[in-house]
Amino acid sequence: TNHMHMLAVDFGASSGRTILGSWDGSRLTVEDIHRFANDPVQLGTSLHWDFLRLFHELKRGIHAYKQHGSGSPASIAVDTWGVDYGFVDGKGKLLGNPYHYRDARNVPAMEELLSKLPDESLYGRTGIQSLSFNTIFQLVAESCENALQVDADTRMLFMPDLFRFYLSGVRSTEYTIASTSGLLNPIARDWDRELLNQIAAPSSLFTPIVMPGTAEGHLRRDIAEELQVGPIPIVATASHDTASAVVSIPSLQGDYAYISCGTWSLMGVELDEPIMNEHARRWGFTNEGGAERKIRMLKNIMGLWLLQECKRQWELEGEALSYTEMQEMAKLERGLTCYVDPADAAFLAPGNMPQRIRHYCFQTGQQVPQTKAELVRCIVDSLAMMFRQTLDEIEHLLDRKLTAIHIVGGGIQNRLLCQLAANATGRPVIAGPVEATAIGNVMMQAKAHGEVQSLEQIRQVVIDSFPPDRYEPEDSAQWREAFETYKEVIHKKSVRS
Ligand code: LFR
Repeated sequence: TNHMHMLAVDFGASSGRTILGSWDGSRLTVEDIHRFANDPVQLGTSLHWDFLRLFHELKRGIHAYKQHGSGSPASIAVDTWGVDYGFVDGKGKLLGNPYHYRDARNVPAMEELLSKLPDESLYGRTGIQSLSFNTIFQLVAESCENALQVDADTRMLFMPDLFRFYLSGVRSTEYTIASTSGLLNPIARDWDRELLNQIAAPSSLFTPIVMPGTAEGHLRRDIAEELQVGPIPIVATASHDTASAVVSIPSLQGDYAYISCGTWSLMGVELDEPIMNEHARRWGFTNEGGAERKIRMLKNIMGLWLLQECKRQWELEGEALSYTEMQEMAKLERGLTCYVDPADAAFLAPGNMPQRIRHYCFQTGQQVPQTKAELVRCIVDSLAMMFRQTLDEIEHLLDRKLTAIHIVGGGIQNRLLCQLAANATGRPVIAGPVEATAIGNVMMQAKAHGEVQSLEQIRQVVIDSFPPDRYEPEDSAQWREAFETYKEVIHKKSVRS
């Protein structure tokens, strides 16, 4: 095929984008055609996604393509963050507003379920680390509100499946997004029906699971008419954003750890089968599904969220700073003076992050960061340290050494974080592509069209199309020593709480 155009719509937790992928048969180029904010809405006592607005932006992105390109794209696919969902009844009506995974109702629901079903046995079934926002706990919360007593023709659809349904009219569940739920058997790669029973979720709620890279219908005629485009094929891509990001790691070797860096930093390795032993559980590793039935064994690290929330707080206080300014000022700091545990539950909900970080440092008897520069540096140092710790744990689980860290996603624009990640881990950091998620999304569409056949082939395309940057480790001895201090701080805090 010569010059095929595909649209990737990537919804992140803080912003979304429509990317045009142009494929010439051996190389890919990508270009932004529409960007938009994704601001959650606190409504009464709960936190929701603004689904209607987001669907509007999805249509605006298709319209932008029309203005820009010629004719209709070869296909469209949507990816989003994990775990969240909506209910759609038999007439195609959306029942209620999808909840945001940071909503407060999940923590008590998790505690409720874990008091009946211990984490050891839950993890043993699903291989998914118990994080309060996992779909399984959200459904327990729904159940407590009697929200699971729905008609037999109502279905639960994860966010990308929900967007895809309203584009195509097809109700199905894509594997990689379903794998974030904590409701799958990771070996069978299918719903764990017994578990669904245990949480009293009617089995009629769940649709069959389709593998990523599958064409699932066409753009509905009413939307095609509204936007004046043709009957564009709609593809189920690797529709969990992190799964698409991992698809586009520019390496054919198996000796690296990756970090998909955006609001979250997802750090892990790609495996053929899950690792579900006691170490993996205690260290907080999760086994999500990837393209080609791979397993993404990774840890959720509260990544740039900590910086995003500082930035938001400073804006509220009338002192807006750009990410570039934040990075530049942190670079001038001495660094390695105080740390927080990025995984601390205190940082999960939106709020006054500078205050929470100062409080953490105060509680642990450390120097309390005063200036904005000190705060940003504390966050970036702490993330780098957590990367180091996570690398140690991964190497222990695999019983072998890894030789490089691949970082992909928007987070690589934070060059300070990339350099400090190299320093902390003592491994070279290979950074890029920045649009990893959209690239993975597009290439899985190309696979659905038969343009490429395998993950290796896709990664070769990424290597040829998007040359990465490289950061060599510096100041290794100093970082090794500081890592011991970091571990002491984290340990002290976790023993206290
Ligand atoms: C990243 C991500 C993570 C998931 C978190 C919450 O955007 O998808 O993989 O754990 O968001 O859904």
